[in-house]
Amino acid sequence: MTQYADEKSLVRDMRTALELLKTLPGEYVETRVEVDPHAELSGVYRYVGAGGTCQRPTRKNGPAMVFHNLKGFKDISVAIGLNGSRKRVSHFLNCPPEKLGFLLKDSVKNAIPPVEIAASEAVCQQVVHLADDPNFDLRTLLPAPTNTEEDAGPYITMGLCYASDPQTRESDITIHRLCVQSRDELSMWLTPGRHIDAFRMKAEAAGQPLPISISIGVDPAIEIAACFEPPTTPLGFNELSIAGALRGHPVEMVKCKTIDEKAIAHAEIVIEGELLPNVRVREDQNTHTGRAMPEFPGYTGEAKEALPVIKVKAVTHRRNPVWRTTLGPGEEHVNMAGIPTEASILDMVERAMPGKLLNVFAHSAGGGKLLAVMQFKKSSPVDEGRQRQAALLAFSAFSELKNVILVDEDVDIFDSDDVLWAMQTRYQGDVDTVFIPGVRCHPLDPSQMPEYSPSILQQGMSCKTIFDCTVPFHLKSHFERSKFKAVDVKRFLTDFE
Ligand SMILES: [Mn+2]
Repeated sequence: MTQYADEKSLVRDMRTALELLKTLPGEYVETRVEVDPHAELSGVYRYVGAGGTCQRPTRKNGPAMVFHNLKGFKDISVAIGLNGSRKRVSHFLNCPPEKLGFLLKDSVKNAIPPVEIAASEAVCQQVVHLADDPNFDLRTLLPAPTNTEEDAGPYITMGLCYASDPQTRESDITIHRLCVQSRDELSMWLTPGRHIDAFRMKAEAAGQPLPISISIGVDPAIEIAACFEPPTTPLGFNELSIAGALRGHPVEMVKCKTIDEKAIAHAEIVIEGELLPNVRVREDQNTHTGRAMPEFPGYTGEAKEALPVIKVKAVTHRRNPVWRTTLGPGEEHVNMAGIPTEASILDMVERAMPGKLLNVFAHSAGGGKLLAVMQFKKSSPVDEGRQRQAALLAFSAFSELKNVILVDEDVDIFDSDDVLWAMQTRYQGDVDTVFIPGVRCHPLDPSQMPEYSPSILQQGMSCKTIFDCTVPFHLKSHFERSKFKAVDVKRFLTDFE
């Protein structure tokens, strides 16, 4: 832990996160060459550091990147990839990479609710643009990237959407896909079941708009905490309180200028608006491409026919703000979605069978959502079969999980070669594969469509599968790895790490 000990207090917002990265070899690059936010910026970062599910060639564990010279924009930069490696997230959260799931699990238990600070102290309101100014135009004010040539439009991919239940006033924060539709309108895609959608539907039923703030460019701890989903964070659980626990002090919020809602006070940029009742737009109404934007499984989502609309009232920002974006496919999504997934699985299984699940990795190949590798320790004959029970619990802990690979305590779950080795030597397809067909999962995986399988009745249903690559307990003596002598390599190579 010591290598991280001094860093905990350093990161307070996105700027201090970037400053920290500049001190770490190989974790940060920047350019002053002019870049077009239309397709070019994302095209560059695909090579530099996307990794994960991104089109090849790409680079795993490439650096975060800041673009200082945006074509058509002045006095604004764009940052991408801060959470794009597990190592960087470790530095941001002051925790070894393999322990991040445990840290997040504990932070849910020790949640610290956000607090409100005075507007005079909130840097996100240093500059205010009101939408009723005739010169106001989101398209010239904010360099939201169009990620590929076929995207429906410019997308806000890292907008921390914050809204509250119209009756209970409980709040929720989630990152949603937002497309710039006009000078003062955004379309918003909420996958079914999301909490802000529940608030939106309540407001709509009453014929009321729902105030919503969108904070962009914040402490990475908030970006990750916002990705928790039920049942770990049920409706009414404000995920900002997990970020509070991660930092040991509450997230500071400020009252918005034009709506009855709060925003993250240290954000680089805040969009204030209202989700309008009974208004829908076609996501690609301006481009007619039929496509939305690249999504976490590595495919471009289809443009939706009818999406709710946010009428923007104001944009506020820090002086010389830094826009924050991400590529849907990539290691950044893996960490933001995946580490909360790991936390949720660890918590659920630990409560059911303490001490058996040693660790879990929400694997890069599934964007942090579709695939989990679970490291399970069988200690006695009665533990046989409990590993599969643990896998069933994992599906309950995170509903968008599709496949589970179970491995033993001697397999490195973060090393895909080692996981696939377990599959080659400790797995027999006919007896070690468990199918659970016809279960709700995630519509952005293109194989989850009725055309693919008779057991898929609707898009977003799937056959969940357990690949049990653990050794049957009674056969364990046949599966000992070759044992090499433990030596001190530094005696032979002094700079060996
Ligand atoms: Mn929630």
